[in-house]
Amino acid sequence: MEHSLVIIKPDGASRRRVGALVLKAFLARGYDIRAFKEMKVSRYLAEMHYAIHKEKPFFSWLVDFISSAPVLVMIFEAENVIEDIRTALGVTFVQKANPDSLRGKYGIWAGVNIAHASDSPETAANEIALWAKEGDVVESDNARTAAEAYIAKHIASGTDFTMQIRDVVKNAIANLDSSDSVLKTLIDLFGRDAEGISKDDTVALAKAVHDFILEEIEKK
Ligand code: RTP
Ligand code: MG
Repeated sequence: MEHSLVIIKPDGASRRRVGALVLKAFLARGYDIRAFKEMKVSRYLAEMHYAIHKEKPFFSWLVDFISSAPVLVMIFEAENVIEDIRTALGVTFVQKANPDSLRGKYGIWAGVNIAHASDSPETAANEIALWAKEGDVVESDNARTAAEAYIAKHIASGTDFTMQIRDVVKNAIANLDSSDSVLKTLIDLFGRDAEGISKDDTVALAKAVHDFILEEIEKK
């Protein structure tokens, strides 16, 4: 049976209701869930996970982003699960993803795109081994119970701020505005619904998204 390692990135975890909605959508597709963990990612693990993108201009930003605030890591098992999840996610860039796809609905902008998923059986096997070794993400009979508890705890409370955050990011790029007030607005929006996530993590996530805005403006 095929496996896929999925990470709901910090742009979801700091708005836990969104993380819960994405997790629920995956489970509704009928996959078996073999591992589930909420965790902060070390820079080392982030660098190893995205090693294939080491030479890309966005690599250092990507490492900052994924290690800023807690993520949800999980292993799904199902027939054809790799392709099925990548279809459900939609294409990499949020603004190009189908509006009904998970990235289209819950991603913020461009590569701030809510989730990672393995892209081939070989990648999945490597990622599962890496996250077991460096992140202690291990298979457990308790995974479904833990995932369902996460959904039950976070889905009912709070609001989905995706569109508000998306507008802030989109408008800042369009208006070439990388001011401190944009950063402050991001800290405020990411800080809501972030019960149990430290202020430092919320600020680190907002800064990573603000750095993304800066890089997009510099490209113009
Ligand atoms: P992922 O690995 O996270 O599932 O995403 P993917 O396969 O759809 O896309 P990939 O090319 O592997 O890129 C990995 C992550 O890097 C960020 N990215 N930023 N600024 C850019 O041009 C850019 N390109 C990629 C995204 O967060 C993407 O998910
Ligand atoms: Mg990829």
